[in-house]
Amino acid sequence: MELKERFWQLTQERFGRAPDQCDDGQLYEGLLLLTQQMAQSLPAPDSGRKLYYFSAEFLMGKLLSNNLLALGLYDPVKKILSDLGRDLGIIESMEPEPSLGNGGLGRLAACFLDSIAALGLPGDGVGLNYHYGLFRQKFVHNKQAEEPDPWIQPDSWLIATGRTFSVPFGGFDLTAVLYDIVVPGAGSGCANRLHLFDVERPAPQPWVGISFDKEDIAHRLTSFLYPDDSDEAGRRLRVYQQYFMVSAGAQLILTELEERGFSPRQLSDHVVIQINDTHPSMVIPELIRLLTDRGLSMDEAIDQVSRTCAYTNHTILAEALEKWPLSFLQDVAPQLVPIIQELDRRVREDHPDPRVAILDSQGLVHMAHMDIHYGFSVNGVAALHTQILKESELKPFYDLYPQKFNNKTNGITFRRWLEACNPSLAGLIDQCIGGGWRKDPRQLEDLLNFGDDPAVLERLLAIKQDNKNQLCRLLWAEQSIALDPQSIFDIQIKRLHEYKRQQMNALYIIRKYLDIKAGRLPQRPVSVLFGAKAAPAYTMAKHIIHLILCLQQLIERDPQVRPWLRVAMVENYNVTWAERLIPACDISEQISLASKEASGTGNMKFMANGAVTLGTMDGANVEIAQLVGPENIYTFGVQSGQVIQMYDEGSYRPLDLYHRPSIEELVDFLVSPELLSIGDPACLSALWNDMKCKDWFMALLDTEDYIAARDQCVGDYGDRQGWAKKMLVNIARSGYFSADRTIQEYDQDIWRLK
Ligand code: C3B
Repeated sequence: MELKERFWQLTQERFGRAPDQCDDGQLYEGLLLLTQQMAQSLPAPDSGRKLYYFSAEFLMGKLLSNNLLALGLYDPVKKILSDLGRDLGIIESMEPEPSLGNGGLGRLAACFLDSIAALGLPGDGVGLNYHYGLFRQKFVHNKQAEEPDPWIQPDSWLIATGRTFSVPFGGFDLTAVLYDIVVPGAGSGCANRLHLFDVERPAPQPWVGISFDKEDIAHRLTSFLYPDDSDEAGRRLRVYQQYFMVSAGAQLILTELEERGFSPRQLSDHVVIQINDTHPSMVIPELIRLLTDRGLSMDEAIDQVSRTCAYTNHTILAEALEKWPLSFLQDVAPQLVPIIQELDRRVREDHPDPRVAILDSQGLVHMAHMDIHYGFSVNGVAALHTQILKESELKPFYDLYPQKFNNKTNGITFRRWLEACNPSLAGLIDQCIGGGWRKDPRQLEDLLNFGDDPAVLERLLAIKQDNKNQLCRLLWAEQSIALDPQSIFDIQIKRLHEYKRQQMNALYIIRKYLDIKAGRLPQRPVSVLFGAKAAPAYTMAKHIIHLILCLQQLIERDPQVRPWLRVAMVENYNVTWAERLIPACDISEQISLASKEASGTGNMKFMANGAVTLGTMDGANVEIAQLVGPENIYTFGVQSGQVIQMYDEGSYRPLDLYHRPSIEELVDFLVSPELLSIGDPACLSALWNDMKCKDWFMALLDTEDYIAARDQCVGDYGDRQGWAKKMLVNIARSGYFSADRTIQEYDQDIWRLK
């Protein structure tokens, strides 16, 4: 049946009317069902070995456009709607964004699912169906407040599969109910699935904020992603979540293995499990348990699992490398405790070095250590990050298992992050080099032939301007923020964390504010945009949000400063906001303390959309710098080696830096009468004190260098032709960061799926 006929039939059956009589919500629902039916009818990729990508997060973003594009229906559907006088953009805005992730790790998982399906590889995601997501961010009195973020509607992308598994917790069992989201592959003609497990009777939304009874495991286990872990009940709940996910996931794997006609002894021939950070690490002992239940000896089970599991490390921050008290596991999943003790015993027998033990003297289980000993691959997510893992963070392990370590520099799907979010730029690229880049983003390099073509450079600038105008309209409509579209758009969007140093960006804003007040006007007007959520229990991060919002208000009220400098923080930053902000960006802020940002992926998205990076030599920024050359990126700051050395020696002294007049003035502004009259003195002085005396992520170390680099960048922006060339080179060189490339490398070096 023809697409149009099918759509007419569908809305007739569902709403008793033809599409031209439907409201936007009904059209959205109709398109969702149509897309879902078509995606579901696609076969799974031909299976050799099958990948299961285990992750606590999948930050999928809205799915309608993405799925229409993947199915080749985007243009036809757009046409059908416009013939009816309707706009796909408006229909799309009816879709709630699935709230199943937090930051880069979750978005990476989503980009990977997209690429795995597009490449026609057999690979499913495994995660949890959080009903209220991470949280919805509200700004109240210039502070972050958190609310539940319900995203599941009666019609959603979730498909009830009818499959259930029983998860045995200490003292009770819980049924895990499986929902699937279909992941159609762009141009591959097949589809994979994202498997999301849920409890049988999820509790309704908590009435007040995001607090709820953390002991009510049976009904609340899947309420929130990363429930507040500032108390013990919260930490224990996270362990419940993790075990629920991996036990149900491992049972699903063994069931599917059997359905494919293989025995558990053949697990590693037919299955590979990628463990995304340490949240799913318990899949190792759980699979060993399930295999021994099915008749394998302990030696056989360990051997199978060790040849099935591979681990990705996404951070060197100690706080994010999970260590759970064995006593928690004793409560949550007592059946795993003897297995983990046995795994630890075997490690100690072979390697007496206590640094590589799984269980430490305080009774903590080091999840990453279990992954490294009992997995066959360990990868970092950018060249520098992998080098740091080998040479310092995980050196004792690298010395034991050099063959297990490998790098997989992250990537992004250009389908969402260029084709879909920036159609005008995509169109210009097509005109210049044809459409081949859509399948193979490396072909973007052909754009380099247009570096001296004034018409193309003009068009690049005009498209950027148009995207900025659109963003301005959206900011005004959604948040009553009015920006000057002619100003430079300087954007920092990412989780709020001290190591990412949004506070250093704030110090630059203070520098400019003070300059303008003193009559020293900047070279041109700048708008500084932020988007960031802080973890609810991360006090210092919340103080930084408070500082940014206070600066926003201070400047907003000041007619002398406002024409030259604006600050805007978008509320509830999410994937949809990123899709609007990134195409409109001139300067991409990637200013983490060198060594601390494992890779970054926002940096890649900005680059592909023609923003110029202002960044430290950290994570994938290093690779960006190599690709574009020094004239097309602004780098500054102390190098990672030196930072690591300073941590080792404990030699960093922020107070000495603070006493430099150029810095003291900026830091002291946090507790100036101007700011204290707007903000909360307790928060601002806590932040002030921390910056001077602790500054754990060395913001003051790079501040002077940062201000100079940023001023240089703002100055260079004035040479519009020169700037357009930088944009062009950035777009042209971004193809390396295609997630398709990353996934091909995972497949060649780790998974070997076909
Ligand atoms: C992030 C890192 O902070 C980023 O540098 C990296 O690009 C992405 O992962 C993807 O690899 N990360 C995260 O979002 N959450 C964690 N718990 C650890 C790392």
